[in-house]
Amino acid sequence: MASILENRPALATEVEKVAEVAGYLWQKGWAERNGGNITVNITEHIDEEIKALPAISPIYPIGTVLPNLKGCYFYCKGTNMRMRDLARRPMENGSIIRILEDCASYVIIADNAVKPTSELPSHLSVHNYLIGKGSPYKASVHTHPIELIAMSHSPKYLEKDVATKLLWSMIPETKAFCPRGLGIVPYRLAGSVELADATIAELDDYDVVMWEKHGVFAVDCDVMQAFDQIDVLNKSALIYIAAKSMGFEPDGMSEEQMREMSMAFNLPK
Ligand code: 2HA
Ligand code: ZN
Repeated sequence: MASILENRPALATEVEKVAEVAGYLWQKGWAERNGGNITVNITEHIDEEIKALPAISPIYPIGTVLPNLKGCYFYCKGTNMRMRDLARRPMENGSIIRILEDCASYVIIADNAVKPTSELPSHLSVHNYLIGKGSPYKASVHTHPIELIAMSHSPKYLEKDVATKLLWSMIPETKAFCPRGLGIVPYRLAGSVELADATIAELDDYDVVMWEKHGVFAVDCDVMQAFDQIDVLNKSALIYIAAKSMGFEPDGMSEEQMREMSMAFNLPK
């Protein structure tokens, strides 16, 4: 069967980026079994021919009304699918959906009728929020980065901006490439409306949010950039842990060094 990606280089590139990131998540040990999720708003790459494609699934309810998503299209990882499989075959382990006129339901249009992740309502709620805010962000990534999750098992790192300041101070790049820091969402049931709502509240101030004892959720312009933000934060966590394993508490960059770096890189204080 022909793929919707054929002769559509811009759309194909977006899906290839998803596959590449899925491979990184697996290689890093952040995506055991079906762990993690990726959704990308691909509406800007949708042509008239795609808009005319028939549904290949029944109409599924989203479970909530998301007024900003009318007629939008998303690439979504499939439910129960593995990142390591998606890395090689993105259109067999994920699908493209169309949000219907009622803003409360969707159909799958390509390539196969792979039902999207059970986290779809929360991912779509985030996209609805991003569009409402006029944000250029198109991608959301949820994954299980080992060292960041480990930190979330201690209440001291769950206090506002404690982990952010610590991680920023480990290496200058972290603040440069994750300038809004790491938001914190206290433990909530995976897939719950409460978790989605708490995540959206934190996304006002942060691009990456830690879900206590579970994982992180990141948003950015594309899937690669969302991954990079998580990657630099987790790199800092690894440096912190390496120093602790050597038997000492790392000093971290000083306030003065942080200030100097923030000015040089034109970053918010
Ligand atoms: O869907 O990681 O938290 C897989 C997950 C949910
Ligand atoms: Zn998870």
